[in-house]
Amino acid sequence: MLRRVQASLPMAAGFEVSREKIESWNHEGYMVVRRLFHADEVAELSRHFDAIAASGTPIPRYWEPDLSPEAAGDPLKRYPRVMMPHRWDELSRRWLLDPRVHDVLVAILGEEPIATQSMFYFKPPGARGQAMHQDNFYLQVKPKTCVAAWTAIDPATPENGGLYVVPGTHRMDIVCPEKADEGDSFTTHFVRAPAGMKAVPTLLEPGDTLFFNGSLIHGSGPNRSKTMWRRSFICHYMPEGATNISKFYFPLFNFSGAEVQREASSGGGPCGDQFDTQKFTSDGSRWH
Ligand SMILES: O=C(O)CCC(=O)C(=O)O
Repeated sequence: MLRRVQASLPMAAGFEVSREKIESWNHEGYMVVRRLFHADEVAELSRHFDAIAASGTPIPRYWEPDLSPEAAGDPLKRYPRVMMPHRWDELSRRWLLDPRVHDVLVAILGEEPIATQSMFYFKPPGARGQAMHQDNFYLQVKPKTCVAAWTAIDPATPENGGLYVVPGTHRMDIVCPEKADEGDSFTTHFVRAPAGMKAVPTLLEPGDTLFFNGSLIHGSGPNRSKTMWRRSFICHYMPEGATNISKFYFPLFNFSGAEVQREASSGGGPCGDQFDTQKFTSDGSRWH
């Protein structure tokens, strides 16, 4: 558990991002940094969340597994994603504010980042995926958009429910989602790729981090493997110059670990002002 707010963390690591990677970021809306996290760091995080999962002890609002026999048919009931662990777990907070992540974000944003969200996905064999969507529909970062840093804890492939992205869709506006197929997706929203644009799989090894733009259409299918889990640690950031974000992401932190203030975004975005922001997901949580 987090005992105190760390006021001054080492912000930068001197980590360099190649020109090719920045070009790919600008052109495709995403890029992969291989082995950003070392094998021993990945092993530590993986042991840490496995212990949380094995305990089965709920963390109210953030991790509420269903241990009843009726939950047996849906692996995500026993192993739901862990929401916002950086708010109560020091190791997660260190990963969220990692100096290497900071350096990559500065290279792609051209300004300081602010940390908004962390999540840990267990995605066991048989778990449903998360239908294609755009993150900034939920975060409502304005002006500009948010950025995700998605780190593989296990190898992530199409077979075990790895992430798909639609290159180039970072240039799109945020659109109002359609209804997802809940047989394949544990979330209820689906954003269709524009005609002629296709989803491509990302193939990640443990410790690889996929960075992607908040407008990029992305998502994952079910884990169809019989044995392979697809765990991942996922964080979201906003540029320092953005003035607004949905209030569900407060408190926000800079990379020194200090809390920073921004205005709350309001309205339903592309779905109109009547859109109910309390009903973002099928599991009732307000986060995407
Ligand atoms: O990891 C996944 O399956 C989906 C995660 C995702 O789309 C997100 O965090 O925005």
